Formats: sequence, C-alpha cells, structure tokens
Amino acid sequence: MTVRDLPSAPSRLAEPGEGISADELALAGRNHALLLEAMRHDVTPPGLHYVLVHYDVPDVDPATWSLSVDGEVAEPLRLDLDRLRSYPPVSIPVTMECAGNGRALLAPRPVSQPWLEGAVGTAVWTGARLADVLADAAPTGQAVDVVLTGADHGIERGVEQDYARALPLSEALRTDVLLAYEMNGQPLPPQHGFPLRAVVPGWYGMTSVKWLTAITVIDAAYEGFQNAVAYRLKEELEDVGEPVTTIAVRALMIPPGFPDFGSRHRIVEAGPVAVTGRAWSGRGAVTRVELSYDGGAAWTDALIEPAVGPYAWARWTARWDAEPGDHELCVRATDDTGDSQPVTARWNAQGMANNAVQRVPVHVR
Ligand SMILES: Nc1nc2c(c(=O)[nH]1)N[C@H]1C(S)=C(S)[C@@H](COP(=O)(O)O)O[C@H]1N2
Ligand SMILES: [Mo]
Repeated sequence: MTVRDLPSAPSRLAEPGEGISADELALAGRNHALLLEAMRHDVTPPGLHYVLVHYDVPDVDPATWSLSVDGEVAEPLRLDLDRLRSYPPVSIPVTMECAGNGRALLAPRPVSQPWLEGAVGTAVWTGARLADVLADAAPTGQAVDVVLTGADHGIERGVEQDYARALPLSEALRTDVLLAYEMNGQPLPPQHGFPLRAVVPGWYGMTSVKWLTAITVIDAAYEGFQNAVAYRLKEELEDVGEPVTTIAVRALMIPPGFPDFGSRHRIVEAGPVAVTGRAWSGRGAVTRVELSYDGGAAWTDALIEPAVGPYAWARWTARWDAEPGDHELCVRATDDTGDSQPVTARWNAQGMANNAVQRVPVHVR
C-alpha cells in the first residue's frame, strides 16, 4: 500500500448538523439504490438493482479481455470468455447488499457514499464456479488467500489502487462462489461488471469484485486497502478493527400508500392495509419478521414465504388495521443464528453493516 502525494479525500465524520455535501451528492447520483417498491419482484429487474462503483466503470473490450489465474498455483492459467463458458455453468439467485447500507442514518455520519436503506438487490447470476477454475490452476500447499482484482483504478484516502479484495481459500472453494458472466440471463451490464465478476453469496457486496482481470493466490493474509483498511468495523478511524464479512439479517418494507414528493412521507387510507416487503440474511434463513405500527412499542409477526433461494431474500406480508392519525411503521427480522436487528443503530466509524430497523412515517386519513 503506497500513499501518493495526490489530492484525495480523507475519511471523516460529518460535523453535528452538517448536511450531505456536494461530494456525497455526486456519489449518491452515481451509486443508486433499489427503489423499495421494486421489492415486489422476486428477482430485481435490470436497472433497478443497486449499483456501487468506487472509481469509474472501466472500458473493457471483450475481444481482447482475459483473466489471469496465478500466484501460489502449480498451473497458472489465462482464460478468455469462451474458455470460462466451457466450465459447467451454475445459476444462483443472490441477494447482494452493500456493507455501507444504512450509513447515512448514523449520527455522527461517516462521510462516504450516503446510503439510506436501499443498497440491495436480488439477481440470478450465471457463471463458472471459482472452485472449478481453481482446481485447474491447482493451488499449492502454501495458498492462504485468493485476491480478486478488477480493471477499475482510482485513489482512495491517498492510496492509488486497482480495486481488489481477497477471500480466504476455504471461502473461495465454496461451490456457490461464481465467476459470473450473466445477470438475469443476459450478459453483465457495464455497471455490474462486464464481462466477468465474482459473486460471493452471503457476503456483503465488496467481495463480489466486478470487471475481474486477475485471480492471484497468495501465501499470506492479504493486506490490500479494501481488506485491511476500508471494510472494517472500527470504533475509531485509526483502529485496525474487525473485517466486514457476511450480510447481517435485515428486513425492509415497501412503504405503503402513496408518497409526498418532497419528504417521501406516506399517505394511507384508513382500514385494512397489506404491508409487504423482503427479508434476508447472509448467515442463515430468516425465521421471524415482526412489524410495529407505533414506532417500536408493540410488535406483531408477519407471514414469511419461502425464500427465493438459500442466499436470496424471502417475501413477507402482514395486515395492518390502519386508524386515522400519524404512525411510524417499523420492521425487523431474525435469522436462524438467533441474530436480530437492533432498534437503535450500532455505530461504527466507517458506517458498515448498519442493520437497524427501518422506520417509515405514515399519515392515515
Ligand atoms: N471492481 C470493483 N468491484 C466492485 C466494486 C468496485 O468499486 N470495483 N464495488 C463493490 C461493492 S462495495 C459492492 S457493494 C458491489 C456492488 O455490486 P453492484 O454494483 O453490481 O450492485 O460491487 C463490489 N465490487
Ligand atoms: Mo459496497
């Protein structure tokens, strides 16, 4: 990791009362969230899946593009797309979520991509198993981590880099980790990693490296920026912290009724209201979804439908007898590890993995 003498925004917390800056707005305009009403679809239609791009979408020519597999392997490989398509194709529905989802709701707010709650989507990814490709490359006995490098280049907190993330070898060998060349049955769109990306089901999105160019097997724990600095749970920015890995349990509702344009507060007609949404966890099955119609004082169970896949969200539904007045709707989920969502956010300095319960103000008339 080299720190260069180039202009680069530091990591910082917003001052008390400091609004979203133009820099954050620029990030928010590039990196868009799922529209929550799109959760009505089991599989997110093209263009509605959230997008997170640290630098620029790189210009990759599929005719000359290839993937190298090297490092601590007996048989280094160079694979073009035809060769990758010759591996047995696997299709898996995966709910992917950005580790920074919920960041902008924290106080103080870590200044970065200012996600509210919609940094999530579900796609059916098709590709070769990373395990099949690694089997051909034959990792040596020294292999520890598998570094996935993308074609995109930038500078982040003074460190110039190609976007790269590593997975422990044991995770990389999971049979559901893909080198995906299709999203929802079509070639990957540019913003989602064309021509090839990794998909690591169950992990926050940062590990699913897009625009893949290199897979490098190394003999030690990877010390690159995105593993060692960026995706860590830290109390203080200077801390080493703990690595961010799998997706914590979360439920989101489709806000009921219709919105006010400016505030997006909801207007709902009195009477029975079908409230619905999705719940997921990267750590196990969702076992419980609860709704509150009074800001979290009382909770009632929602009905959970079968999940779209072992690593994809489940639809849930509830019936609310809406009485005139102002209400705050909340939803929270629990997974089969016993983990459930906190009512107040667990703060950390980089705004990672904030799965605090969603709150939706509703006016019933
Ligand atoms: N090469 C590369 N891969 C990347 C990123 C990136 O900026 N560059 N962003 C990561 C992050 S932080 C997330 S959350 C997911 C987002 O994937 P999506 O844009 O397809 O939803 O891609 C990951 N893979
Ligand atoms: Mo992310």
